[in-house]
Amino acid sequence: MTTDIKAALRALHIETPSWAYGNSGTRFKVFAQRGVPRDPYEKLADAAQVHAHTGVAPTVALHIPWDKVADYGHLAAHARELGVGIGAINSNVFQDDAYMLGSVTNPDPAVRRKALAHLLECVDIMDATGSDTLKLWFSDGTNYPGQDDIRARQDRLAEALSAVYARLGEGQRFLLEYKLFEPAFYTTDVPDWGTAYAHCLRLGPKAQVVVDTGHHAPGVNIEFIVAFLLREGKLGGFDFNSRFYADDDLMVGAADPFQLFRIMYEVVRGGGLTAGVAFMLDQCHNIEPKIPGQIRSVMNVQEATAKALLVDRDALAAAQAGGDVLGANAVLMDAYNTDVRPLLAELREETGLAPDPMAAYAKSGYFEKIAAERVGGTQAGWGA
Ligand code: RM4
Ligand code: MN
Repeated sequence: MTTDIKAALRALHIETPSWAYGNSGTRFKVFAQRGVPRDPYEKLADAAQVHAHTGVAPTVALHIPWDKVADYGHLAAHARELGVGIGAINSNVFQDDAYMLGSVTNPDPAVRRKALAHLLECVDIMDATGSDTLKLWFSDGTNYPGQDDIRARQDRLAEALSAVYARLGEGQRFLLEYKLFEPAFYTTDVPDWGTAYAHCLRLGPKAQVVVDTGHHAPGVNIEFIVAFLLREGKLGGFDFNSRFYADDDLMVGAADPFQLFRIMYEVVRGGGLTAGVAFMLDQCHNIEPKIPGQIRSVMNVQEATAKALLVDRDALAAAQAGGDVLGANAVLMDAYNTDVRPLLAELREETGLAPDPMAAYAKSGYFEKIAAERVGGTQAGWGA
């Protein structure tokens, strides 16, 4: 039993986002931290530290153009030398002046063409880096009733998505991300999983939905969405983070570890650990140090997964079949209330890692090294 759980935990891969290593903040203030990377190469070096200490974060997501470089093949080779690989390519059609009224749903065809060209460029970058996943998030929407035609915007979205879909190569896919609101405050063109699912369903198997845990209204049952999408073969991955209020992008498992456990239980239940679901982090560390913030987040996902794997599925099935409401609930709670930290420490030691990644990183001297080395230049940041 423990052997199976350990094997599943060893196979779990958590992808960290390049933007988590740069400076970030709110619209009120971006606080600069010491030792922050100055370019995508340094971001990869920091991500490699997270992998070195946890053993389960072997890929890094890029965000274009934040991670624009002259030679993407060279960047991918650099990643490999550091012991990591390039994960999802995240497109960015939300920071150009042209996109004030939308990107792929903009009423102006010239703006739509510009946005589509960027998305296609991201597929070129996938080819150059060997990435198999394109992540599409659109900030598109409207602020006022009547501002634009809701249905026409869906048509424009469908047109762009089908052009991107047609460009995907063998073994490549795109993940369509939804978000309830922000920056648009009245309508959002991809506001929920149902909209994303409908577009992906029309296109085919290379289009799947990505669930960003921070992109729902308060109280939404995210594990239900996960169960449903997995059952339909349409769960492409997660953008993990936690939220108290809106899209807070705090560390996953910090606000609600129980919710994370419930989500991971549905992943385990639906065979999602081995079904090509990408477990990505999409976070910002505004006030906490960035590399330890990522290490802690990776550990939180590991802990929730370990607890989900501990659920006694036979006992649960028996309780459910017998209509034993309290018994079934107790099976889940027993797993959730198990302290899995010793198991994970043991697992790390078995693979030659230190049992406590946070302590190992702190002792490594890496932070002191980058704080001394990375002076001068512009520190990379959200939007940099
Ligand atoms: C969006 C969305 C995307 C991420 C950007 C930075 O809210 O979550 O996944 O790429 O933020
Ligand atoms: Mn996201």
